[in-house]
Amino acid sequence: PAAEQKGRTDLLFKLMNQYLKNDVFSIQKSIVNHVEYTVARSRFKFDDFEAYQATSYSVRDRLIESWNDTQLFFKDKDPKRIYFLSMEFLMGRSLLNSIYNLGIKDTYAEALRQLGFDLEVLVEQERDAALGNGGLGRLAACFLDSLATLDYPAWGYGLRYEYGLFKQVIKDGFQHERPDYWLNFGNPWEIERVHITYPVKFYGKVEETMRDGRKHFEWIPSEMVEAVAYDNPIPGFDTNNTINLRLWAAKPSSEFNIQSYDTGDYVNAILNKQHAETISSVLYPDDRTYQGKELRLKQQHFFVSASLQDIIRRFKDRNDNINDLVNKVALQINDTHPTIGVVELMRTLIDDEGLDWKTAWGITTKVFTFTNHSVVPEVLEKWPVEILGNVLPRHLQIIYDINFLFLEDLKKKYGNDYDRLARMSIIEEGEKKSVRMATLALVTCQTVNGVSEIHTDLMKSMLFKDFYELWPHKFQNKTNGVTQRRWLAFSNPGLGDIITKWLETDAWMKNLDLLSDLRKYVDDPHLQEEWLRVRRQNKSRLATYIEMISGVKVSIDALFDVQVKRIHEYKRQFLNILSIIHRYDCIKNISPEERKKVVPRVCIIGGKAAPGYEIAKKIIKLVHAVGEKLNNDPDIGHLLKLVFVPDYNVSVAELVIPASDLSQHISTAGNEASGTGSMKFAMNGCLILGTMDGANIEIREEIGHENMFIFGARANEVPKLRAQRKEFQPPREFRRVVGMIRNGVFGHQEHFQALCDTVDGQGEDLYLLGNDFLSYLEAQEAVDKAFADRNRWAKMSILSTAGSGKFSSDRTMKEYAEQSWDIQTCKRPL
Ligand code: 6GP
Repeated sequence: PAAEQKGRTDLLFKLMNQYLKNDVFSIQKSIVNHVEYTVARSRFKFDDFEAYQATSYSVRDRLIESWNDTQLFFKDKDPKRIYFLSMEFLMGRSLLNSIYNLGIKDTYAEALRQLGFDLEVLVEQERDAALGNGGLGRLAACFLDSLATLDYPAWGYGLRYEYGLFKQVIKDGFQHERPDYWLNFGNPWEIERVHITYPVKFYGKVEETMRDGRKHFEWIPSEMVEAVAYDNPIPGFDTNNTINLRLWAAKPSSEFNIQSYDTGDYVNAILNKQHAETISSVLYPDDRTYQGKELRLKQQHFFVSASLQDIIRRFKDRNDNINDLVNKVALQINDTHPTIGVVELMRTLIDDEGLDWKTAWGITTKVFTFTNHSVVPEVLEKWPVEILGNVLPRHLQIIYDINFLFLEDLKKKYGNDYDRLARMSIIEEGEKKSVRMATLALVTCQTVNGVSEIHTDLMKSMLFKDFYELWPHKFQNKTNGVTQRRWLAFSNPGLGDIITKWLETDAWMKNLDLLSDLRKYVDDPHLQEEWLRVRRQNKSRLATYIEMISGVKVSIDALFDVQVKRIHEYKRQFLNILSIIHRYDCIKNISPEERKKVVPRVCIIGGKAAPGYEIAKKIIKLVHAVGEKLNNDPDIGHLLKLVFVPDYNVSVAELVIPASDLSQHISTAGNEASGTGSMKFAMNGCLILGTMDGANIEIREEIGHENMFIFGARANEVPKLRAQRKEFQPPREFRRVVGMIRNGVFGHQEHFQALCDTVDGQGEDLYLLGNDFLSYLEAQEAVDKAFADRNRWAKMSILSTAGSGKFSSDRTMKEYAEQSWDIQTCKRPL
């Protein structure tokens, strides 16, 4: 057998003795092969989409090589790994990012050119993978890029939704939601692993028996669903490591309930089973409200249960002692959505592995770490006990046990301080009892972190105050970051080239702190010229796009003023619109002479509203109504335009961000946990108009107050201002613009009343638009003044980029690795 084995190895080596080659000819060959043999078209006749498919498959071959070798290397070294559990990964497109990261972008571009195709055109054929809502999901995607690039032994785990975030279609200015059939044309970036499947259990009952003199609980489920793995290779930049994002899809279980086929109603038995597959079919489109829907809980349990089974299987491949789990595995939960996994691990360790409670608890509480992504208590997830107990009966028991022991401990410390006990209990009492998932996470996780300094401070002083008093050591801050590869180097290559030229190195792509060296040249007129030239080219691209989608012609000499993000009252798109109306009103009422002094602006707003969020949808309609009016007003001309960019997503962001002069991050202070859009804009030399909220505060520390436009109430003033809402008289300017909407200047009078009520109704204006209005207008004036001075603006723009070094997700990932996960890098040699 040894000789046979060697013969086989020699043969395999002969068959595949090298990696795929990356010269132009080899790449062309692999593309054309895929045209013929994968896409099944003729090599003599294939269109852009087929060329995109074949190109992607050829890139995927290269990714698979790197993926396989990285995973073998990890397996061999068996380091402690980090598993990043998240309900959302907002990846966007993969083609360009992959070939850039693999270092083969130019060769691919040339190979395609010779074949008669334009890489830039092919890239546009790809559908966005929109398996996320906004900030939280996109952050997870940036983190994966950084983890791969930094050579950490990491995996992502999530759900393979068949329908990602809905597509936003605008009709007559109203948002309509359409399903995102992103998989309809196939997805070359994933690898289906038909043999990697795990059963996931639901419903049923728990039976109590005695085993070895100990109580034993057996969960007898009444539904079982199979989770099938889909692997998505994530290549690092400038490294041989490619990590994995494993997403689970639900398939009906083949073993469970076999007898139901034998009842004579074979067809209905199959139809009944089909509903199992719906678990992974659709992403919930609300990013900050949770309605306690059973399907959502099932999604959460489904993906964490499959992930944990997979993780434990991998652990056991190399380890015999389950107690070593703490040395080999770190589990990060992205917000509370995967928290049920903590309970699932307890259940597995006790019921399946036979550990006692104390040992299981010791392990569980050491492996999990938790990130919170919101500031306000209202958005914290809670599951009605009734639903949880029905779907996951054994889990509810365990939660009660955890809570019992926790409250006993609390009583020892605080005595019978029942108010405090009630506040801190995992179970919220009341008419309908519910399980507080954040509390469960706080009690069971090793650390908890906020995503910006102010957010972490607010967590400690407000949101989780009691817990901070109890366990100050658990609390950490990890200010968010974004990947400079996707968000600067690849989406703004012109600016990237200038940076590389002036810094005389492209090392900033892996060490963003180097950007600070740009400060040395900030006064150099050559740099300023080059800088502005590239920014103009980017604006011109965006102007073409705007004309295509809206028919509105915009001047690239105007200031491009952008607010793109999910539509929320707290993010205050309405405040932005009110100031645009104010500007319009001012221009209308000044003389032609004075108009000459006005700095022309193109205001761009984009973002999706959650389908059931009526006020947010009215805001979208208002943007259109105001745009309609002022874009067609001959008195205004090019001085002011307002356009709505529909279906804002990762790909649209890649176009918009490099072309923006000013971007707005104007949430009411104390409401935005961090904000990551601001970081992408700042990196690209766009100036920020913002409040002292979230990461803006730290951006200001880095970039300098003088290079940003900051306004509005501070977070510590907000509670008082809110309390005084009833007595507050908004300024005349504010009342005037709201009045214009109410009086039908923009039509749809009836439709907008409810929106206006939110800011000037009795005791309303929760987000303090009226309070901040004047200081916002002042900041806007400062913007105009700065923009009118070309050199000054160029300088501020360069300094924005120069000050962005801190906001790389590489920095964030290093902090997690060192302070939360305790993991080391594991770099595969070539
Ligand atoms: C968002 C926060 O709103 C945003 O401020 C932050 O930058 C981002 O998370 C990443 O940390 N939160 C969500 O998207 C969310 O769903 C539950 O929170």
